[in-house]
Amino acid sequence: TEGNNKEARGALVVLEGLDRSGKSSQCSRLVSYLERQGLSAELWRFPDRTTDVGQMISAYLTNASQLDDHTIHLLFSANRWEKRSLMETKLKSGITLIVDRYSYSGVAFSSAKGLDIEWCKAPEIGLLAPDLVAYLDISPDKAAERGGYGDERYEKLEFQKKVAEHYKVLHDASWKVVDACQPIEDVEKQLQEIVLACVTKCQKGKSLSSLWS
Ligand code: T5A
Ligand code: NA
Repeated sequence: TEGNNKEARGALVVLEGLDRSGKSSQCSRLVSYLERQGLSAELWRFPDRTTDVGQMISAYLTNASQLDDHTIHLLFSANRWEKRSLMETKLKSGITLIVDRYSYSGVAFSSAKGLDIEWCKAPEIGLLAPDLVAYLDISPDKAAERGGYGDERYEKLEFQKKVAEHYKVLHDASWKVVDACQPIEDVEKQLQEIVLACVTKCQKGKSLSSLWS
C-alpha cells in the first residue's frame, strides 16, 4: 500500500560555523554515535579536497595559488555539484550524511569578501537542501584562542568577524544554533538529540528538497 513500502531515507545533516568552532570534532563524534544506535551514517566534508576541483581549492586555501574571488566561489560550488548525485543515492539508500560545511559556508565566506549575496547563492540553487543545519556558535575572538589559527587564507580574526555577520543572514527554519563554547561533551550531547530527532523525521517520510527554499 502506498507510502509503506518506500524505503526510509537517510538525513542530510550539515554542521556550520566559523573556523575552529569544533565542526570536525563533532561530525566524527556524531557518526560514531549514529552507528552505535544501529543507523547507517557517513562523514562528508566540503571542500572535498580529493577531487581535481578540490585540489584547486586546497591550493588556493593554502596560498599556493591565487584566484579571483568569483572564480574560487564557483569552484567551491562546483565541488558540491560534483558530489550531488552520489549524495542523493546515499540518502535514498538510507544512509545519513553528516556534512562538515556546505553551501552556507560558500555564501558566508564569499559575501564576507564583498560579493553580492544573491550572486553567491545562485550557483547553489538545485543542490540538496539539508534537513538540519546545526550552527556551532562561537565568537570570533574565542575561536581564535583555540590553538591559534594556522596559515590558511581565511584564518584571520578580522575576516572571521565579517563571516560571522554574513552567516547570520542565512539562518532559516532548518537551523539550530548550538553554543559551541560549552565543554566538547556538552556540545556533543546537544547535537545527538537534535540529529536523532531529524533522522527519525526523515525515516518517517519527510521529503528531500532543494536549495534555496
Ligand atoms: N570555505 C568552505 C569557503 O570559503 N567556501 C565554501 O564553500 C566552503 C565549503 C575550509 C575553509 O574554506 C572556507 C571555509 C574555511 O575557511 P576547513 O577545511 O573546513 O576549511 O577547515 P575549518 O573549518 O577551518 O576547520 P577547523 O579545523 O579550523 O575547525 P573546526 O572543524 O570547526 O574545529 P575542530 O573540530 O577541528 O576544532 C578546532 C580546535 O578546537 C578544539 C579542538 O580540539 C581543536 O583543537 N575544540 C574545543 N575546545 C574547547 N571546547 C570545545 N567545545 C571544543 N571543540 C573543539
Ligand atoms: Na575542520
